[in-house]
Formats: sequence, structure tokens, C-alpha cells
Amino acid sequence: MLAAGGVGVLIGARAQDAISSALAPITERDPTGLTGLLPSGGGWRYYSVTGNQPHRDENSYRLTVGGLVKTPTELTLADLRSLPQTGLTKDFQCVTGWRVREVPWSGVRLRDLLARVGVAAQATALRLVSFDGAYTESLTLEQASRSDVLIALQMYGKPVTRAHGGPVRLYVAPMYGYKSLKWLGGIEVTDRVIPGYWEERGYDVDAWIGQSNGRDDEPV
Ligand SMILES: Nc1nc2c(c(=O)[nH]1)N[C@H]1C(S)=C(S)[C@@H](COP(=O)(O)O)O[C@H]1N2
Ligand SMILES: [Mo]
Repeated sequence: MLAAGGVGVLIGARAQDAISSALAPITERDPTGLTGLLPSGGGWRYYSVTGNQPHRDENSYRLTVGGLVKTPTELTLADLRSLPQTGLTKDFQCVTGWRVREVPWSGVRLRDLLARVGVAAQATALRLVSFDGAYTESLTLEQASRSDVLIALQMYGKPVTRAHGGPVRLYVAPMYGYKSLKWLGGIEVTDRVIPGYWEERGYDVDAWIGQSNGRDDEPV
């Protein structure tokens, strides 16, 4: 059973719930400390709706920013690293109930990148696209302009690992984990909100922690 918490393979919301609820009590009680030795240690569950981890390295990584922008742009990892970096230490919480406290993140504020490319007047939202070829997300421009929304390059002071969505993922602090798209490959500025992967499958588009998806309670 513990192996199910390892890197990767989940097929859908039902499987996700089943695995999360099967593993949560073990991880949270953890009388032995052994869960810290597992690949999923520290309470993290590694999710990939495609069942695998796409790969981009130092040289091959690109982030494309297009749609309703003044300057369509393609950024390398070096480009992203050369922009001002913002650090943030916050909890990460999945809508299925697990939470990892006090995660140190750093990266480029999404709003800083948007300011550089210049957003067109009719723009209202973003469509975020993963280079896994399947996962997408959305944010309104207002949400994307918050100071606690990062294009994350680092977690725990090190480059975001491939399993966690590296080299570049999103971290949307005030919302449930599904908004924090992994393996970020593209940002398209749009004139309306286009619901993302889980949102097409019934989860709330506005995924505020504690105020969405019918989950107003603190998770166990
Ligand atoms: N590309 C992609 N991003 C994703 C997901 C996914 O399956 N694919 N799962 C989301 C969900 S539901 C959560 S809770 C977090 C989990 O992040 P982790 O795998 O780093 O723990 O990633 C989010 N981003
Ligand atoms: Mo999640």
C-alpha cells in the first residue's frame, strides 16, 4: 500500500480519493518516521493525470507566453532565472485533504512576467498549459496578479524536481493544489476563463482554500 504513494500514477478523481484516504492516516500519524524515507515523504502525494513525468532539461525547457499580449515571448530557464525571484513559505493543500505545511518556494511572480509581456486591454484571464500534453489550468487576471502566485523554479531551496513538476511549475498559494499546474509549458492570455482539467471534471474554477468545492472545514 505504501508503494501507491510513490511517484506518479493516478488515473482519476476516484482513484485519487481512494489512494489519498488510504494513505493519509499512515502519513499523518507516522509513529515510526518511516514515511520520511519514502519518495512521497513529508506528506506529499505525487500526481500526474497522464501517469508519467514529462522531461525538459536545462537546454530544452521553454515557456511560451502568448495570446492577448503585446509581446509574445519565449523564455528559457536562464531567462526565468534572470528575472527577480520572490520567496514564499506557505502550506500546500490538495482538495482531497492532504496538506504539507510551510513549504519554501521561490520563483518569478506571475504578475511580474505579465507586466513584462504587456497584457492587452481585452484580456481577462489566463490559460496555463502543461508540457505533459494533458493538464491545463485557468486563472483570472485578478487572481494571477496576486503577490502569492508564483512561477516556481525552486522548492526547499533547490530546483523543482521532475516529479514535482520541474523545471518549472505554478504555485498558487491561496488555492487548492490542482491550480498549481506542474510542468508549465505555456501561458495564453485570454478574454475569458477556460476551465482547466479538473474543472472540466467538476471541481470549482475558483479554488480558494476553505471556500470552494464544498470543503469549508479544516482538513484532517
Ligand atoms: N501537470 C499536472 N499538474 C498537476 C497535477 C497533475 O496531475 N498534472 N495535479 C495537481 C494536483 S491535484 C495537485 S494536489 C498537485 C500535486 O503536486 P505534487 O505532485 O507536486 O505533489 O499538482 C497539481 N498539478
Ligand atoms: Mo490535488
